Amino acid sequence: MKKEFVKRYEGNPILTKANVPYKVETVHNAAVAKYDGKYVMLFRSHLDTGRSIIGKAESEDGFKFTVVDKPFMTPAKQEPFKEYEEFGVEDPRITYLEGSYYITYSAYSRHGVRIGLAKTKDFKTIERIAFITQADYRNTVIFPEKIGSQYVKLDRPHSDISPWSIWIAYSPDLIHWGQSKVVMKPVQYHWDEMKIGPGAPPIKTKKGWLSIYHGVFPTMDGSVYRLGVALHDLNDPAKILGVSDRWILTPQDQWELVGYVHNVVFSCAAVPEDDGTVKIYWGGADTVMCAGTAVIDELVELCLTCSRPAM
Ligand code: BMA
Repeated sequence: MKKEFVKRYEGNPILTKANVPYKVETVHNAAVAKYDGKYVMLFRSHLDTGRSIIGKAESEDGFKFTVVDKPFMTPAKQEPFKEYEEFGVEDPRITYLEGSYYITYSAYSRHGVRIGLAKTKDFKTIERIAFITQADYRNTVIFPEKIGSQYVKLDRPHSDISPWSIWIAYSPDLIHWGQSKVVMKPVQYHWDEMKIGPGAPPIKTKKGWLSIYHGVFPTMDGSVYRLGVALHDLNDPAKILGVSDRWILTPQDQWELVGYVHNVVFSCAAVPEDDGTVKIYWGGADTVMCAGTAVIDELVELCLTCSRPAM
């Protein structure tokens, strides 16, 4: 069986705070999409207040990015968003849907963390639409097309009795969500036994929706964040066809092992290419951005042939 499923880009890390023309402490957990023949990255940065903002970078090849001179998204100054973004905006994801780029992001405030939905057509202006969860929710990804006449999202609510699991919900308009259901949970004595959450927006394949998620394992030296893959049924994405028993990426390079938070690889983006590969982007140690490539069919087969229970 293959040893490495993700081939790290030799120029990692692809973006660090040294590349940002304004003062930030970190560059991590970025969304990436193809727009107008280029790659656009929306990346999270901690400020020296400990709160986060979102910057923008552009690239011709998906690996060498140039940061634009001003932040793309900072906490809202107007209600109803202001109250819930007081402590920062984090971990964006982008889904291209019906001619617009929809951005889900974590909004932090004294009321907890919840998910905001915003949209852009040109990555110049951005329109906030609504909060689409209450607290305590993080890591929402929207599927790139309607399934059976409804929009679909995966997200990660948290409660003491059912910690950090992946749930699905449906919507007629991207604003009102319901029919929610738990679809995947951390599994004991497994690399993701403490927490799981959606990573990149799901990718459509012939055999199902491929979801790259993060999983967390507790150790005496703190938690380790890794990436794994799951396959959802094409027509009924609440049905999990397989979850890989093996992780696909673990902290290994120095900038993944050491940084703002050590032992972290955390993804918010995967861009499928026409040649059957996918570019996967991840934050290393909550400090820098990294990239790598994988073969989509290999990840799908891994879900189907080397599977652990979904919950
Ligand atoms: C998670 C989130 C991520 C972060 C990760 C590792 O809970 O806060 O934004 O990358 O922890 O610190």
